[in-house]
Amino acid sequence: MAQAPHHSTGGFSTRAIHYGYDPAEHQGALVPPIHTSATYAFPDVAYGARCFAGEESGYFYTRIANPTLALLEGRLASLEQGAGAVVFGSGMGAITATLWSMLEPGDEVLADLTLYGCTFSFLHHGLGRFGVTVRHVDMTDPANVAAALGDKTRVVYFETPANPNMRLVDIAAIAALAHARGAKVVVDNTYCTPYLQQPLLLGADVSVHSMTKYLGGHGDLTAGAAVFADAELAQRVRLYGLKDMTGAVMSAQDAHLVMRGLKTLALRMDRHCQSAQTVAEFLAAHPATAAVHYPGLATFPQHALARRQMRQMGGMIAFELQGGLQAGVRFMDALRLVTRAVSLGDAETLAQHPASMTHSTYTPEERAAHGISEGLVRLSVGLEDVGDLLADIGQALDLALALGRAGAASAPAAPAAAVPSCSAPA
Ligand code: 4LM
Repeated sequence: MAQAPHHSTGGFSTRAIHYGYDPAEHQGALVPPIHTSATYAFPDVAYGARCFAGEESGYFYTRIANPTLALLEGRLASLEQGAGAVVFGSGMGAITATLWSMLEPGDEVLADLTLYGCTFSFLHHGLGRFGVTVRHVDMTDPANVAAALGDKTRVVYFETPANPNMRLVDIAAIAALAHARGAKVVVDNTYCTPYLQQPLLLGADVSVHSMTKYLGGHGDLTAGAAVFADAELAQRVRLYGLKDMTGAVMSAQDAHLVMRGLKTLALRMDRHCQSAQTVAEFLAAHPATAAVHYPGLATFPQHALARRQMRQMGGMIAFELQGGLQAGVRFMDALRLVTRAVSLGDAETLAQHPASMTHSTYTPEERAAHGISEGLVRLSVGLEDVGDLLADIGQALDLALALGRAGAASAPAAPAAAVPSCSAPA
């Protein structure tokens, strides 16, 4: 019988730090070596042929597998209690390779209303152009999913919390409904990470991540991952979606950085969550805000579901100001410590405007229909001292409020044009 990997038992952080690695097997090196080799030498032709036929388990080309990537994959599978994991060069690489591997022309994807902008674009302009039907339903109510599931539905896809408006989806309820109709469930767990939410334990088949965010945690790499309940599906995604369809391979140097990030994931997430709760309460009490969307607020409509399926409430907040889009732009331009940038999950607190940035892949009509308001501001609460964050956010809110009262007319009226790399092909 195969031996269990080193340190495959123990708590979350113990496995995040030690899983699958024994320094004694690597000249005592505390930090796992970074294997940069693209290719691997065959002792003879017959061995090489067996590798390509899938009859040997050794490494032979890094686009398929690499020891550094394999160590990270083992850790991710352990942290999220999956049967296997595959890592990619970006979150979009993980999402596209996974879905290309699960679908055929004529199949249908049932997706939630609100998705990260490039995921939405991929479903419509990628899969939609290749004979896959994509239908959106409001998955905050499982009854909508029950009514929409059809014979051709192969995949049910959602984010929870959803980017950018923080709507939650009940993973266990949707998984039960989907499985009863023979469909698989893919959950984007980027906002929560395996530390805050465990989709596979709640019945999902695949959990996808942008590791560019919290898992890397320092804004210095792009990477993605998919964790699978079923090892066969993991292998299909590796050999088809990764190797042949997308080639979206992750670099070994970035895998090293993600493993460094994993060592502090639990600590960082605790701090992100604690500070986000403080910031959300501050925003909700400020006269400049019209709505604050954060699962940790008692006023959040799905607060009970959040408490049921998330360990803590996360580091992301979305909010709208009195005065809508123009007030939101004034607020963002007044920030001094908080950085105006897309992405999330970094040590730095980041503010961005979804309608003109991450969700500019939707038309204004689609944003309206999918619950993404034009004035929404998104905050990724970082690891700075929370008092400094409150001071900066407070002064920017006060300014936005004062300028609004004075009737300032200088703010831009409409979001900028779509980001070309995310939008429909010309
Ligand atoms: C952003 N997000 O929102 P890569 N899934 C989710 C995401 O938020 C993202 C991806 C996948 C943002 C990027 C600019 C829920 C990305 C895609 O960027 O391909 O690693 O992940 O600000």
